[in-house]
Amino acid sequence: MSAPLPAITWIYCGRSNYYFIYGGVMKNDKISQFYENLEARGVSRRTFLKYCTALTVTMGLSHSCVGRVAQQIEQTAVKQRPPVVWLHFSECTGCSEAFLRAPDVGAIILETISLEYHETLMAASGSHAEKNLHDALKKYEKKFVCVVEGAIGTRYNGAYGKVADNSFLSIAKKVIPEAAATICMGTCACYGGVAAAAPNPGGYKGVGDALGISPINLPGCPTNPLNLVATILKYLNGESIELDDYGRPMFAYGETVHDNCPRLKHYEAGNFVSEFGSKEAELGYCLYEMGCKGPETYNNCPTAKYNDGTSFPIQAGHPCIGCSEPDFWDSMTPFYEEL
Ligand code: FSX
Ligand code: SF4
Ligand code: F3S
Repeated sequence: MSAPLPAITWIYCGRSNYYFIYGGVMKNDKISQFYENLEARGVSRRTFLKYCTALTVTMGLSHSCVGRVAQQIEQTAVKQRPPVVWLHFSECTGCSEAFLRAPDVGAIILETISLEYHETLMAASGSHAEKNLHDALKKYEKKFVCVVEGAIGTRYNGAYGKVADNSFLSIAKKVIPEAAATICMGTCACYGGVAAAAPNPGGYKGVGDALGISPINLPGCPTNPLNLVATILKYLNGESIELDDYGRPMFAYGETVHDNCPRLKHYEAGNFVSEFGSKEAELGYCLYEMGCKGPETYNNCPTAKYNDGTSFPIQAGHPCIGCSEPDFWDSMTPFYEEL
């Protein structure tokens, strides 16, 4: 039997604790309960295995590892539940939104972590919310994973962004050094994102630059939830995560969008869209002339896709705007002009 499981504060979404089962073996009542909840939310075992297949590919493993990944998720859900403190700084909360799309299997799996503090989702507010954070830091010192969404204002002593009269900068300086690991979710937390776009009067920066540390960066506006789940699984299993020069895991950001684009054959054949709504657009031709930044953007969108593998910008007919690259609001604009 697993140890007693702490409560998760996702009450805002009408959710409570969930546990997971795989392989038809009831490990304990909690697993059974989780499996029933999974079914109740319309997630069949087939859907779950489909998700595990996508996750396996995202992690850079072969298809023969799907069963192993499924078992890892089970172990994570039942035994290795690390407390997570999830901070929000300057951003649009799109990254949280991206993994809350129901019935997203990834979101359900993430519910199995012990989410101690999440400003968007927790039921507590005001001084109670502050107490939750204070208590979590005390209880899980050096043991929790800190997930950060949003950029940190650094000018004027951080005056451009505050929660409960504490600047984002002071909160980050207080919380992040106490974490066992820090994961930046979204281009804002990684590199500053939209808040850091020129002229950036608040001196907004990503967490790494603002604090002089090297977190794991999972950029994207928003981050693909598959990349977050894959990173957490690798971290919990003690696997080394190879990072590129921008702190991005190579398993997810090692190739460009262009490398794996479904329109690549049209690029190579010289078939381009030159106007939205045109016959060429209807035929799915390459979006390079419409400003596509896929050739200079490192992300796994064409294989991972969003909304449980439904689609991604280029599949939907829009050029890539380079949302996982540092400073993309400045370096990738104008978005609709050719590279
Ligand atoms: Fe930024 Fe994420 Fe874009 Fe929004 O947290 S990466 S603005 S999708 O929400 O930070
Ligand atoms: Fe490359 Fe963009 Fe064309 Fe895809 S649509 S082939 S990413 S230029
Ligand atoms: Fe972003 Fe381009 Fe992917 S815009 S979501 S990196 S296709």
